[in-house]
Amino acid sequence: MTDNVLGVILGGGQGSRLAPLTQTRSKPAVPIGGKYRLVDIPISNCLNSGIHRMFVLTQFNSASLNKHIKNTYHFSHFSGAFVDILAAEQTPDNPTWFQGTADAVRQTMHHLLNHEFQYALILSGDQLYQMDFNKMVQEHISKGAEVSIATIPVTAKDATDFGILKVNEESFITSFIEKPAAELLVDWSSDTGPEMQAENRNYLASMGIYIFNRDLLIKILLDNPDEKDFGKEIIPRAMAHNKVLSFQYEGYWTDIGTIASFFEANLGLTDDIPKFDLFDSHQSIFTRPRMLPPSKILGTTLNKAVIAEGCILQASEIKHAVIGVRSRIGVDTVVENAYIMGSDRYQTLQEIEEENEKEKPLIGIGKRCRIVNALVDKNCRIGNDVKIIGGDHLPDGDHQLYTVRDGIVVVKKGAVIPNGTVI
Ligand code: ADQ
Ligand code: ADP
Repeated sequence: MTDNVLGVILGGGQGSRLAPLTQTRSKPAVPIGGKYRLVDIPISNCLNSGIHRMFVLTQFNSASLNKHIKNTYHFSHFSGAFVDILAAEQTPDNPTWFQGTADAVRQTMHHLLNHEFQYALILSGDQLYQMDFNKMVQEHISKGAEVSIATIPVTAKDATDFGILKVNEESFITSFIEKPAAELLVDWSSDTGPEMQAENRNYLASMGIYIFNRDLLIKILLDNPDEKDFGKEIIPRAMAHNKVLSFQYEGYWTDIGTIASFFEANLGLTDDIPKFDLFDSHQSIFTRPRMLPPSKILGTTLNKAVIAEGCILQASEIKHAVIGVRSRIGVDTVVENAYIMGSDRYQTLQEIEEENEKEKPLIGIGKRCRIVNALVDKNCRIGNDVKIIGGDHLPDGDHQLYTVRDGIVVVKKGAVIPNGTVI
């Protein structure tokens, strides 16, 4: 069934909502869960659904994203499977970057059309979920839809952040509004079923996951060159002229496009039974095999901690935290409510000795530190006796070495935080 489907992953615009994590890398390359990258989520969902051909559309093509894709997604020469990155490129016809989601697909259309497919599955690159797309494709075909949108019931509080729609008895969409103002919501509630209603989830939201019939996708994008976005323009247009189906999904799904939601989704992995299940062997999340040594832990009390491979931990306590690959944390340090992304390499013993002599902080987190409510990007050097305590008392703002968003201190990639610093 999914042989005819081409996956198109929208890898992100400027990624400003995730800054400073996107300061030096494209959004799909942002590390998540201690060892994965954001792009691994939609790619794994496709692979687990039998969709083996996909493009990742991204605004800029970082070396790190290329390396990750090239080193992770290897397929047999005979399978026809591929994961290719298409970065915004200047051509004589297109002097500009992607102007929006639909524009990104339009500008890369000539690459997509080199492949045979009947259905394009268009996915967002910044969502956390494990979904079998087979059922959605099946319904799309059996109900004779031209476009299908995956939808999820949400509360009134969340509804203003999404495209909200209404359906008829056969689940075809009869009206759609992109991110309605709160005062407009009264007209937009739906019968979402007793379970969802019990949770006050009375509004059907678009998940930004679309199936388009190939011919319609080509026609609608090429006939309307000024329409840049799916949510704002193309979906309302399709709804007015074509058969657009709602595929209601009720599993775990969350948008991770902001620092706060990204942080919460990462820390959610430490729950007793996380909503996003990395241990589900039928819906595995794939990533680059790194051949790292097992993590080594000396005298640390661990509670609700997710620890990736290759770490050397001497901290006194790590609580409610995700610790990424190759993290090194010194003695008497406490890490709580934090996501430490880890680092790209180990320092040699000789390097460590030389840097200790110069009193330069080593890669990792030093001794006697307290890191609370913080997100530490890769390759940071946090000295000894550093206190980074995020919380509502800190106003949002951008600083040279860190940014504060919603009370979360985000230490920028490669930042050197001197001994004794207090944030
Ligand atoms: P948003 O998520 O606000 O709403 P948008 O910002 O357009 O929509 O992003 C959709 C996806 O495309 C994201 O993964 C984003 O990173 C990516 N993207 C954005 N601009 C891009 C560009 N220029 N090039 C490549 N990729 C780009 C959409 C729908 C709503 C729906 C929500 C669900 O418009 O109707 O409810 O998704 O999250
Ligand atoms: P990011 O996670 O921020 O996107 P990159 O993917 O660009 O980072 O960097 C990760 C890769 O870069 C790692 O595989 C690592 O091998 C390599 N790397 C980065 N910095 C160094 C360094 N100083 N020495 C050796 N390798 C490095």
